[in-house]
Amino acid sequence: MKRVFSGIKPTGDLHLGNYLGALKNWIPLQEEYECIYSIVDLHAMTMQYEPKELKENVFKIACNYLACGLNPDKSILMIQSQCPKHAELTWILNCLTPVSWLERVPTFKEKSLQMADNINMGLMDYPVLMTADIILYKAEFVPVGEDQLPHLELAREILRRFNARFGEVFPEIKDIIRKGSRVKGLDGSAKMGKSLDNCIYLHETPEEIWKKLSRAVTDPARIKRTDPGDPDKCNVYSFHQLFSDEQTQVEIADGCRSASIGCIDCKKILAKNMADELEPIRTKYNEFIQKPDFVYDVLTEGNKKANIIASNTMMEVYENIGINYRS
Ligand code: AQP
Repeated sequence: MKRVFSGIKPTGDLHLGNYLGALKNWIPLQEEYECIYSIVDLHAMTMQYEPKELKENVFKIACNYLACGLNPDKSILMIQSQCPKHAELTWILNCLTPVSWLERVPTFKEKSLQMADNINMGLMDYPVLMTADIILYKAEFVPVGEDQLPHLELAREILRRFNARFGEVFPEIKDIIRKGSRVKGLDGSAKMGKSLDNCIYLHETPEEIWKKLSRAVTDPARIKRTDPGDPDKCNVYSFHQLFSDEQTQVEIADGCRSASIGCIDCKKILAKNMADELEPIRTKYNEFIQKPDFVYDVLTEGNKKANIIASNTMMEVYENIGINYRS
């Protein structure tokens, strides 16, 4: 079975971007591939964080993974830091990666502006750690949102450099990008992200979803209720394409173009469809939150399995790079 690897940083609650760009796409892959889904806590350390919060966030993300339908009988659910070979392989890859490659990564440039007082080495090294995360398991497929594509491109370059220098240890990696892989925030411009106040979170109640959606930006040209709108320029319509059935999408698009439906009514329909899809996740999430022993057992088991695969890969790496001193 070919392998899939992906992960989410435990930097806060999960939002619709994480759900539509990543988690929702991970579920069906469990039927076809051996999937490793990680909570990438080492990546979270590239930003300022509180140790207690990091630990809580890891637990909450694990609950979200399970609530969304990741199945520990089919997939490996693990915590990145609990397999130290991620960090070890990162060092080896660091010694192969030119600094100039990392300096031109778009997210490094963006984050450097956002956190000008904390441009740390880890922030710059993020794509190298991400490369190690994937190739440590010889994963061939990586389901991610579009924002991660530059990182994956770099990962390919790094692994090719390793293979060219030390022998063909790692397979090529391919992204798996599905519908909804670039979710904009409620402001209708920036990417939905935890660090911006533009998210709907997975655990929000129907009332909270409505409160946020009612203020979401629509087609900016539609000022009065009687103005016809353009669904293709409306971020709320792009959510309809992800949460509403095809007939509703057609009705909403026609109604918007002819101004026979107003933005408020359009949002009300969306709010209901969104809440209906998220409700079972919220319910299960609240159940898993009450069962920390079960959740930590799942992670411990996943960590064990991940360490076995990672150790096998690293034996090959040690051999090829010349540090296998064992007899
Ligand atoms: N807006 C998004 N649209 C589509 N996919 C997204 N992902 C994140 N945001 C969107 C996908 O979620 C997975 C985990 O990404 P992450 O851990 O980097 O999450 P984040 O919310 O982007 O994290 P940050 O860095 O804490 O928030 P911001 O960006 O606000 O600084 C990935 O597969 C990603 O593609």
